[in-house]
Amino acid sequence: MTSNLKTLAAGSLMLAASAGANPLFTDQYRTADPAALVHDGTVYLYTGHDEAKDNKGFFKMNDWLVFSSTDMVNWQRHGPRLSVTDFSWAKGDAWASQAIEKDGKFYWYITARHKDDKPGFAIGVAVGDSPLGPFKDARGSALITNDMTTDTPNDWDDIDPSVFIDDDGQAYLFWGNTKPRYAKLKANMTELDGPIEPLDLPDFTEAIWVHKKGELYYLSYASDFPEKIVYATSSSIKGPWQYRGILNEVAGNSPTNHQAIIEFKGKDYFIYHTGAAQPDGGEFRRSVAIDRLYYNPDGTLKRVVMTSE
Ligand code: FUB
Repeated sequence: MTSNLKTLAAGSLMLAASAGANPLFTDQYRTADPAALVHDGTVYLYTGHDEAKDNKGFFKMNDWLVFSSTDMVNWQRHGPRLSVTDFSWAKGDAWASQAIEKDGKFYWYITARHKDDKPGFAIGVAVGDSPLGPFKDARGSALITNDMTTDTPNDWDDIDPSVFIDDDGQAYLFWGNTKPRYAKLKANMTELDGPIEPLDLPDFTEAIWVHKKGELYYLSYASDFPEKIVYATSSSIKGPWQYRGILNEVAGNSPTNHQAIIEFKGKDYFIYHTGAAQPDGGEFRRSVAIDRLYYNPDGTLKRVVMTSE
């Protein structure tokens, strides 16, 4: 992490925590693309950072933020903990990410636009000794590049990593825009272990999140555009995945939607972003919100009721 970021992070840690009505943060940050990690009785929320001045142009995203809470109501702001400039191979666009713990280390998988030697979006991974870092590029090169998976002219193929560790300790990386894919990760969490496999998911756009509840695996994703979050289930992390329908409708005036699903202290949560929750919010000025998630007795999910609308 750069020294500038360290200073910012330390400064923002001093800010008072606030109550957790939707959207979560209405002060200094526009937040998007949430991912959450439960560790040692605390939820760590990793988000993108929308810095666009209005909703007319495109995303302006340069770094990733971290927040934490022990009660899902009061959130501590830890500021930017990773930036595109921490990846020597990247040139911009700090898009969706997810962090996970393995053997006492914390791996933060991120999306960024690769420099011109390998044009297109790429996925990288940073590593740290705590959920708050400090984090550094774990490889010095991207883990997934567009030239590894270039089966369409879409240079956004390789975005939105979701990492999952199965009960036997095997880690998997899922990702994709338009073409969903997954691959095994080696025990070091920084290299692929085997081929990249396609996934068969109807109307897939992006934003995969994989989790397990009981014996069932869940793969949720953004579908169509404007995006709804839909989901599929399987009895194996390798599929086949059975499509189960809509979990969350289009969120406010944001055509993108992006979710994280966690269980924390006996309750289930659906974490997402919306453009509607703040007066000048919208497509490129999004805000993270959290609502409860409820499972039916047969393992299917009830549709999320958005209190951010
Ligand atoms: O925030 C930039 C991109 O928009 C993300 O990578 C997608 O999931 C969508 O939210």
